[in-house]
Amino acid sequence: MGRRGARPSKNMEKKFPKNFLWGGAIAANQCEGAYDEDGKGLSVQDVTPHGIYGEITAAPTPDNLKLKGIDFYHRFRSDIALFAEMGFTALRLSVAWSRIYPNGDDAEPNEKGLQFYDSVFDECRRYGIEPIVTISHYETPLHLARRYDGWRNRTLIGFYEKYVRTLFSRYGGKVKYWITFNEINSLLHSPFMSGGIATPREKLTEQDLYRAAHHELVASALATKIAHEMLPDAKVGCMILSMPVYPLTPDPDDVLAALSAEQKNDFYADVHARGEYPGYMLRYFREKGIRIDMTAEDEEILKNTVDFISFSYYMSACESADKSLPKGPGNIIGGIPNPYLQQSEWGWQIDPQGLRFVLNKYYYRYQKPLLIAENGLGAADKLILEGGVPTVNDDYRIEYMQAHLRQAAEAIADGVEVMGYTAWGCIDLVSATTAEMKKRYGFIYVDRNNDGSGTLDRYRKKSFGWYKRVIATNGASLFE
Ligand code: BGP
Repeated sequence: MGRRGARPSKNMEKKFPKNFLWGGAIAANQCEGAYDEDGKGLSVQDVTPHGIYGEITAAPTPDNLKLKGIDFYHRFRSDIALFAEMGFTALRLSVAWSRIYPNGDDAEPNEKGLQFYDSVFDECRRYGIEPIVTISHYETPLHLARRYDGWRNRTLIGFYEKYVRTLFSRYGGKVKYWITFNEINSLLHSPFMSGGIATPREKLTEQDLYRAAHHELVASALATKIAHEMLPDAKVGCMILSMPVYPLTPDPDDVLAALSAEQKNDFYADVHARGEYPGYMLRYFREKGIRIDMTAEDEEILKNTVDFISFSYYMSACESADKSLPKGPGNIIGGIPNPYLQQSEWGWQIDPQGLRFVLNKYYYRYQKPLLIAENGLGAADKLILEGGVPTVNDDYRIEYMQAHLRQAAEAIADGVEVMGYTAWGCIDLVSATTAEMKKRYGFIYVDRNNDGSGTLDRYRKKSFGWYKRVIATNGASLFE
């Protein structure tokens, strides 16, 4: 982080746009808890107690921290009050599909689930916080996984359509920004969590996975079409796990290997933004003998392109033509470690300039507004007492976010249209990849431990006051 080039340039215009959305991001399955309350059905998360690398259990087990989460289901009012205290103007959150349709293929929605999100959105609005709603954030109803093999099955498009119609008609007056699928490009890497695909990973072919991804792409475009028809003011975005891939060396073979890795991710944004499959992907399918099963109707639906591109950004990685080089850990995808970068405690490489790179790449590729939907540092925070008040001195998190936000400002100075920044896990929650509490991202500490113990009390960390000031000054304090 302390690298020379990561400092902001002196003469840049240090300005975030006037209506910049400042806030945080959470996902239902990682914070709500109440996994079986008020008619909620099970989701794929309720049977993955140890994250994407662990086993899938037959039924929920007590060691699954997500079953209780941070109890946002019962504490959302006081949590949203804390977000408002920081000055949030936006909150990205997801709806748990299985709270609305407990099995996914039910005839009628669950009224109690619908009422819960009515209350959450009303509470946001009370403070002038704009809800940005992810329709599907790694929360496929478990029944759809077990009965249909999740998104491998084209039938899911219809279930998803019914679900989004329910959301749009119920919440259209309360929600303007919608995101169709969280990190849609993670399906190939995490088929169960991301695609609700119950068939074990080792039994799936690349064709199975790309077909499933195609079904999600069609469903996403269909949701966009329906939103535009039903809600003329709505803005719909896709959400991509962004991870710039740099060539490990200037060897042209490495450069092309990096390009190819980039394309495997860009493909999803290309389809969402341009409404058709890019040529490089068609060639890949052709050469690999992969048949996507594209219908004429699919082609028409895909033409419904998104209004904005949102993405998560935590890290970059390297690629080489030498496929024997070991890959490091990272946000679901991972990659070859970059010798110029430091890493987080979880081995994710820290690269603030990569954010400027990604913002420029997407904007000048698509000319659509961009939302930084996730960014932050997962760290093992230590709760201390300061003047008798519990807190965390998370200077490392402040340093990480400050460096990234400065690079966002650089991108804005480059002419990139950035709509907002929603810091991931603005309140500590259960991690997605490893399903633990110890990996914390929040401005707010939640007293809960990996073994499930803790009071669930909330405490403001040092970064709470820091972010509050960033928002109050519309980013100007980043440059003091
Ligand atoms: C993204 C997911 C989030 C989130 C984040 C951090 O992949 O969209 O749900 O959790 O990564 O990952 P983790 O929680 O594993 O640290």
